[in-house]
This record gives sequence, C-alpha cells and structure tokens, in this order.
Amino acid sequence: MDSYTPKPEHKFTFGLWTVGNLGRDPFGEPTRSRLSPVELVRLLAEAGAYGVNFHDNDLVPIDATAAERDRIVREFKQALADTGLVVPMATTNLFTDPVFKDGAFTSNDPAVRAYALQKTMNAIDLGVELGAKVYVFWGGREGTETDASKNPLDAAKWFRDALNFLCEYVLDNGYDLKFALEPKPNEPRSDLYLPSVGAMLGFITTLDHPDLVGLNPEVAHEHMAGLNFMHAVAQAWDAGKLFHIDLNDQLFGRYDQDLRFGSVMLKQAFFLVKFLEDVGYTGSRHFDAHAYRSADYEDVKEFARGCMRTYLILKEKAQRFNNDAEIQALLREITADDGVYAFLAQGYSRDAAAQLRATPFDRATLGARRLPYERLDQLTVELLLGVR
Ligand code: GLT
Ligand code: MN
Ligand code: MN
Repeated sequence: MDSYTPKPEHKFTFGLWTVGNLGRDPFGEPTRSRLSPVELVRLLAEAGAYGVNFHDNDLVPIDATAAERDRIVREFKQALADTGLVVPMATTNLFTDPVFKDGAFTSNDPAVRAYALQKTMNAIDLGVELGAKVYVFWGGREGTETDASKNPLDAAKWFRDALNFLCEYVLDNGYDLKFALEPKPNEPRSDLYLPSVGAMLGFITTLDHPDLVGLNPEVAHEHMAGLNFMHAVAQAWDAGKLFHIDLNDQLFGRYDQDLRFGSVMLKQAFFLVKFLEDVGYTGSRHFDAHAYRSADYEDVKEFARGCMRTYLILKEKAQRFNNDAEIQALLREITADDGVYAFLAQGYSRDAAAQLRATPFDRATLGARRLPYERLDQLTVELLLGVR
C-alpha cells in the first residue's frame, strides 16, 4: 500500500472488453484464452478497480436464451456483491455482428436500424438493472467506405431519430440514466460520422433532449485525428457535457492502439490528469485500453494496475505543479492583470465600447512582452522526470 494504490473514491473502472481482450488483431489469432465475466470481475477486483462496465454481449451472448441470460446476470451480480465492484456505465455492441456491417442506427437498411434500436432498448434495461447511470454510444460501424453508398444527411437524421427515440424510452421508464456519445474518426469503418468531440457537441444541440446527452471522449480517438485531447475534454467540460471519459494512450498517425494509460504520450497524459483534477471532474475514470498481445493474464493485471498507478502518479505531479513556487510565480507573471481593462469584464455596453475606442495601445511594447514559456515548460518536464 502506497499513495498510488487505487481506492474506490478514485472511481477507476474498466470494461469487461478491456481486460477481457483476447489479443486478436487483424493479422493474428487470439493469444489469450477467454475468461468469463465473473473471472474478469475477480481479476479487476484483485487489481484494485472500483467498477466494471460492459457491452450487452460482453455479459450476455447475442444468441443466449432467456434462461441463460438470467443465470449469467445472477452470477455476475453475485460476483459484484462478493468483490464490491459496481457498474457505473453500460453500452451496446452495435459493431461485432455482421448485421451491423453497414452501420446500426445509420444502416441503409430500415430493418437493421430498427433491430439496433430494439437491441439498445434491451441493453439499456440490462445496464439499468445492474446500476449503470451512464450509457455510452460508440458508433463503431456508423460510417462508410464509399460515399457513393450513403447520404450523410440521411445518416445524421437516422442517428438523431434513434437517440431521440431512446431518450424518450429512458424518460418513459423513469430511468436515472444519461447518454454519453463517443466519437472516433475512423476504424473499423474508413470514415466514421461525427468524428470528433467538437462534432458531437454540435450534434447534441440538434436533439430533442440535449440535456440528457453528453460526451464520452477517448484519448486514442482524438489522437488518431492528431488533435489535442485535453483541449477537446476542456471544450466538453465547458459545455457541461463531460459525462464520462475513456482513458488510454495512442501515438498520432497510427492504427487504433488502445495502449495502457500514460504509456506513450506522458506529457499529454499529465496535462489531462491535471485538467480533470483541477476542475474537479467527479465521473468515472474509465480505462478503455487493452494489454499488449504478448501479455498473459498476470501481465493483464499489471496492465490494469499500471493504468491506475500512472493516473495517481500524474495526479500527484499535478499537485506538485500547483504547489511549485517557481512554476506558480511564472504563471502569475504570465497572467498578471493590473485591472486597467476591467471595464470589459461585463461584456458589451455603449460606454465600454466608447472607452475601448478611446484607449491607446502601444503595440510594439505589447508585442515585445516577455513570455518565458521555455523556462516554464522545462520546469514541467523536470517535474515529470522526477528531479523537481
Ligand atoms: C470498442 C471501442 C471503444 C468503445 C467501446 C464502447 S468498444 O472497444 O474501441 O473505444 O469505447 O463501445
Ligand atoms: Mn478506442
Ligand atoms: Mn472507448
């Protein structure tokens, strides 16, 4: 037990599909044998996780009978009770089965769209039964290989109609559940619709119940598009839409890697953790990552521990950054405000505009102002490298 040991208050969660990943990739067969949901719950409990999330079919196979479903759910609930793990989030698998090869809510086939809705209603019931308060929508197949195949305006309408229908379903059933949309730019489709956090935020404003719908941003997905994830998270937070978060790691310009949190882009991970902790994000810290294909289940446990431990180490580094006298003095210098422009703080008024127009600016002096960002960044790097 040290200060990097995960505790329930940290709200570290994993999907069944993360530690349950078999090591299959497009070029190779599985390298790990399948563990049951109950075994995965035990593994997560041993690693120190707080919660476990799932797709409907991570728990109940797509072709299970009603009796099988009931037995599986009963055993899973028992494993939760035995370990103390909770289920904060659930979601639907709308991507594995061939029925979804052209999309789920945005399939060209109305029967597939209807089936996707029905499957999601059932999966929402399952998630709510197990205590989920957040319901994720990752549209893994909602996209195209060829734009000859689909009109993006039709796709947007179908996706909107589906979310509106499902929001009504949640309200009608009195469920305490919010939706979190998870954007991704590509993979497995060549292009996915609504590819970034910004795109999803815009889309949510077109829904019938925008208050019920927020974001589940994922590190890897914004990185795949070469974007600054922390900025995307900040925008979602600013809009009151950071309902959930998928933490992992990913180098720019690569296939979908889903690496252990903080394993490749440490500085980005640091500023992300610092942001989440500074603003007081209280939701799950969900790790949507998987262990290397070379790992056995002992190593999978190390992977899970590593995600949480790195988060907590970075959290401590963030505190150190906030308490570092030299760093804070630099930040005060950079953001100094003598109050001269306080008249702009209330926004536009005719008086403020007139006063602004009459204000002289010394452009050369402003442009020559000292901004010691090299010093600041080096101090940050030294702090991260452990010599500060
Ligand atoms: C899938 C995907 C993830 C999503 C999951 C939720 S499943 O593994 O790569 O990013 O969050 O459907
Ligand atoms: Mn991913
Ligand atoms: Mn994800």
